[in-house]
Amino acid sequence: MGARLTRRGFLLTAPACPALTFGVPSAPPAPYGALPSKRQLAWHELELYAFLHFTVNTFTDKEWGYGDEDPSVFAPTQFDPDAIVSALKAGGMRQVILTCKHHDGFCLWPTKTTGHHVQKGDIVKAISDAARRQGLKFGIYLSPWDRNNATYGTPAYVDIYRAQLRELLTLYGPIHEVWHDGANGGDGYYGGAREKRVIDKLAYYDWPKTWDLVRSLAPDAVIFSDVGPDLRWVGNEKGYADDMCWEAYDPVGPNGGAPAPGFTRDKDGQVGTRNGSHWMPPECDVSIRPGWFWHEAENDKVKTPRQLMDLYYRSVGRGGSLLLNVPPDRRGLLHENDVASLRDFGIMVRDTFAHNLAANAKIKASNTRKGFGTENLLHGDRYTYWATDDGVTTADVEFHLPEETTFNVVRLRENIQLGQRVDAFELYRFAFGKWEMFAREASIGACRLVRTKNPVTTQRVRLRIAQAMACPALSDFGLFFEAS
Ligand code: FUL
Repeated sequence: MGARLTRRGFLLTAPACPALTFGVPSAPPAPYGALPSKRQLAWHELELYAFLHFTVNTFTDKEWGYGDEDPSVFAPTQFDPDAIVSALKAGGMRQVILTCKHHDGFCLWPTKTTGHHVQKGDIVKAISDAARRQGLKFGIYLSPWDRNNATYGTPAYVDIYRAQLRELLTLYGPIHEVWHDGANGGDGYYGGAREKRVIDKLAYYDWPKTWDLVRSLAPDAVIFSDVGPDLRWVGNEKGYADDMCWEAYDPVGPNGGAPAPGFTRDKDGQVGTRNGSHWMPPECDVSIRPGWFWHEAENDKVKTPRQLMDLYYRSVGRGGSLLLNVPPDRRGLLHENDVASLRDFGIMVRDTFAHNLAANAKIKASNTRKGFGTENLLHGDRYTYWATDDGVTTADVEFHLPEETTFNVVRLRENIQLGQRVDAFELYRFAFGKWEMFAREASIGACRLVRTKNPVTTQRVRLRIAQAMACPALSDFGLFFEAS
């Protein structure tokens, strides 16, 4: 992969870099630390996608169904998968993950593994078809905890869980994400037993075997759980990562790796692990409403476009993704308030990032690796990049804009195919005859958005790479103005 991209980088940079006419470009920098897989790279490019929480709870006004619900209570009156997906698309969502089965055990598709499923039609098929029709990827949430199933807690249930996965991964086209929820065990209906069942969270499910099954049936799917293997839970359900957030992680739990001393997993999910052993970026999940499911009483508690935008900066803008839940109501539609908020949020994101105000800047760097010129910073391609020579881990890059410009968002990306390399950076504007720092941050990774408190006006901007583990390899620099 490296060779192809290097070649591409070379071809793109050649006309603008006279050194190349005479000299041979340097070899690309050696990758540093944990690296993303191909499927993780594709996932990083999604950035923003949706959750649909939909089950019997929608009709019983609960968050966690007990498992004794009559399947006939699930009866949407105007279910319109295309209307749902187009509202999500208007909000900028590039994938949709459906709760095919939540903790109550009710399956949204006519599974052969239990009678506890939709009485009419197939919600999984309808949503996955609509998603594909409208160009969104599709992912599945399948709760391991099943409060309906009589066999929950015995080995037989684990086979049922895998059989359900098999159905979902073979009957509904390519699946791009598989979501294994972390809430596990407790009281439930369990086929009428109505008791508490406690399982050993780490051993009971034998996750490595289940993940092998997912890999074999859905090779492009990233797998989410509290601890990977592909994505980590960010440690809160509020939709944000820490300001300093690393893509790598030292996992604890079922996919190996002993818990590091003093690890509090939640906090570590938000921060990640600098120089961690696995590339395991954070997925920041949050609901557009207080609950995950639709409740009449929450129709006026829908997050505003402004609130969603702030979460976008704090998730996508910190190297993770924003997984935004928008729950269908009893009609089988998204509520008007949710649709309006999504639409305006989508407009905000699109308008803000429509034009890179640095696009026509002249760029000067204190050091440039031969063949990896600064013009790559403005191509908008994540994998062509500016780099410094080996051993040069601090550098200044100056952007001279055609005219005095006002912006309040700065975007940076590392070429993450080479790992996460930068540890600290600073941003300066030139004003009143001197350089003035307006931001100092740590991590970059797949995407770093710096939203300044006040608009910055200047004709010259300086990016200082203040610290890095290896020579920096940056693929993007953008200046934007968010009109709020
Ligand atoms: C949690 C679940 O218990 C919630 O109901 C919801 O599905 C959320 C995304 O994950 O663990």
